[in-house]
Amino acid sequence: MTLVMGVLNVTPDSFSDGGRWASTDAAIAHGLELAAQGADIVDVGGESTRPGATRVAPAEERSRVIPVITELARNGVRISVDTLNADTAAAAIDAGAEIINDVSGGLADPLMAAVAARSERTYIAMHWRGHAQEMGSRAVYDNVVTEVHSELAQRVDVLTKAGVKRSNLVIDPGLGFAKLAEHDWTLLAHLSHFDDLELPVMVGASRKRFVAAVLPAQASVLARDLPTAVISVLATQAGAWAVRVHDVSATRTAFNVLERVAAAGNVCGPVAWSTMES
Ligand code: PMM
Repeated sequence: MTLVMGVLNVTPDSFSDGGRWASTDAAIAHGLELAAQGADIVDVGGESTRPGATRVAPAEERSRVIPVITELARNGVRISVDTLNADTAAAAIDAGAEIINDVSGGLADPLMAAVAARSERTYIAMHWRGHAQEMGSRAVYDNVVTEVHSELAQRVDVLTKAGVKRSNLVIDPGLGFAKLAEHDWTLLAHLSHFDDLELPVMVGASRKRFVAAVLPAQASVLARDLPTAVISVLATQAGAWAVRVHDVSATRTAFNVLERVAAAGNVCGPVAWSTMES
């Protein structure tokens, strides 16, 4: 079954959780809560990547995430670190993180590939065309699916040549990053196009702007959690390795439905059903 990655943004300016978890203690408490709700992985980030966000100094980023990672790891929570910075990734690994989640796929920091290679941890390479300030103008594609595919394949090539083991790589189409809403929906509809790379695929749709298209105009950001859970189901049916979500309970509940239906199908398939009818 697809893994559920819970989002823990330790930032004062995250668009979706409004900096609620900005203090270390609150962030730790929320991380433990996400794990208790059924997150397989908690993704800890200290720099917002929302459109238009300003960069955070790596030292400030580390002061936000490292104490949180240390404490969550001490409590047995499986952690990924959401960072563009090689030094932060290395410090997070030392603090107990198991996975590096780099929304730039190694493009933002030339030292990241070496850290990923040396750490021998899972490395998530997301499709990226530039920092938050510039990505809006780069959402230009003739064919978003083939272009994202070829740009990710190129990253995989560079990363493996830098020593990252293919078996440690995960790819992510980067919904909402240098994408218009129509690009995000198209990528979701064509996740199987990435199958030929033979790499696990992660999907991060949670609370993103494109999801608002299925809701009434005035709907709150939190209202996006229901369509996000539906997208989690579609992603798992497309064979996704993991979904990155803010509302872990909703996606976990949706997956529970799938598991019940699958189990009932095994116990009471068409043959048994016809027997019951007679
Ligand atoms: N999206 C955000 C942050 N990190 N990481 C991966 N791998 N994929 C994503 O889609 C992704 C990510 C932005 O969302 P947030 O600001 O709500 O955390």
